[in-house]
Amino acid sequence: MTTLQETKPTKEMLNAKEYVNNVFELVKQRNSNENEFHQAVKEIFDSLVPVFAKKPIYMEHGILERMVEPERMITFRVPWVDDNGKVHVNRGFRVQFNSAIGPYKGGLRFHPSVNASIIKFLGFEQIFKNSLTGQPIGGGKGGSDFDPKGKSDNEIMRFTQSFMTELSKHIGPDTDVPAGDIGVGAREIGYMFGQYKRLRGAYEAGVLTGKGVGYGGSLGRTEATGYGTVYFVQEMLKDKGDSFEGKTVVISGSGNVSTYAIEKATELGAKVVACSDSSGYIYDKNGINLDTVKRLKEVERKRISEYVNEHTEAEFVEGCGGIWSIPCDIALPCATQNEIEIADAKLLVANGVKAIGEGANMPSTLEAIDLFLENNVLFGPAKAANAGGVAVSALEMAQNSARLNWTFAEVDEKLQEIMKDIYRNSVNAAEEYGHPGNLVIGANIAGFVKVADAMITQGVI
Ligand code: NDP
Ligand code: 2IT
Repeated sequence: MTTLQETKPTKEMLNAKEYVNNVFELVKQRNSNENEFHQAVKEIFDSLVPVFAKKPIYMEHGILERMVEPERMITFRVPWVDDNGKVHVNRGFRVQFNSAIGPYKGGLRFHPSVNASIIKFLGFEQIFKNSLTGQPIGGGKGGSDFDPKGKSDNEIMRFTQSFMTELSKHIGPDTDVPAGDIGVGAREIGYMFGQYKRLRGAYEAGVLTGKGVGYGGSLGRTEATGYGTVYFVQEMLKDKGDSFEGKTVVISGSGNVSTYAIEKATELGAKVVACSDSSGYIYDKNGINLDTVKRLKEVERKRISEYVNEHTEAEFVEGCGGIWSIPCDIALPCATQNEIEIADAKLLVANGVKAIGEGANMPSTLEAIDLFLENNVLFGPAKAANAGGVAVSALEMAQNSARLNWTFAEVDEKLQEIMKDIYRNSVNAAEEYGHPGNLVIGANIAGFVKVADAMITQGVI
């Protein structure tokens, strides 16, 4: 990243850079054509140069070589039968990346774009994100190239049951605990939990998180990622004597993360004027009516374009990328990876954006991130800003182990504390390693150190 060029190249720095570059070359060779994985690795590696320069012990222990190699990568066949009796075969994945500080933990994504590269980028990032939460959880991720769009409830059930039939052999409350991600929400988690319970013949509540509150789920988990992203941005703004009050906000996506980011930003006095799905975006200058979005998306499972039928003053524009051309004070990308490219970032900056909070995983390209940092836009990177979801998943695991339930207020209060801690730890790490204000570097370092230290303590494993 360009920000590193500001650092004086001492001998230690050059050694560290050489180490990082060598391991990165190895990653590219061994994982050819996995561009998303390369991108996620590159961002972390560049951030860690000052750490290796200061503490060469990490290099001596081959930490990066070990960290980039998943402990285990499982790929499996998922056969299922559609409503017309036709057989389909999808591919299932679970990457168990790192268990140094706790059982593998991370979501499952059902989307046609899912492949090994996407699962590995998500699993790799999850290691550092989970470490940042301060909770005892390792990094994992999984999913399938199954497309839930247009499928009936019964098809979704048959697919998820088949998926779980294989996945169940590899997970458990103390080994690996999946949850939701794109295309996997309360409905899918319910079907998967039912199938897991049936296969195990035991009620192991802590094997999945994001469960319904009636059968072991935590109050506040549904809201946690979106709320957490807004809490994180609130901390960034507070440090500058600012707040959400009166701000114009653009939030991409209209799924789980987006919906609850819209809810919390609005509650804090902002006006959210746009959201999107993969077919396009809606712009409502009066502020998005969230009740309509929730009904369309959570209940009726319709397209966001239907919003304008009920709110005639709003407009729908085809193509989701155009959302970043809307002038705003705060932008929260909450849909998918690489949704903010350099051209989008330039538009946002030209239109005077003050803060970005990444609700999605890796939504900004490396070039876009550099542009935001160069222009002093407050930038909350995904691993830090969207960690609220997995943090509350860990709180769900804690409640399951203790066989009790906390109130919504208790969970929300803990979430706010966790987001404040992540912010503070990222700020402090950035400062300690010579990049004050750079939360990309700060979050990556703060997440890394805890995992690396645990790995060294546990020997060469
Ligand atoms: P959902 O499936 O609930 O919603 C995803 C939203 O993003 C939908 O509006 C979807 O539109 C849109 N979207 C998905 N893929 C694309 C694409 N390729 N191009 C354009 N739009 C797309 O998922 P979540 O809200 O759970 O996840 C959103 C992001 O947040 C992801 O990056 C996920 O990894 C991340 N995240 C999720 C967490 C969670 O707890 N759920 C926690 C931390 C991060 P459409 O319906 O048309 O596909
Ligand atoms: O990317 C993420 O952090 C998630 N999809 C949530 C993972 C979890 O285990 O709650």
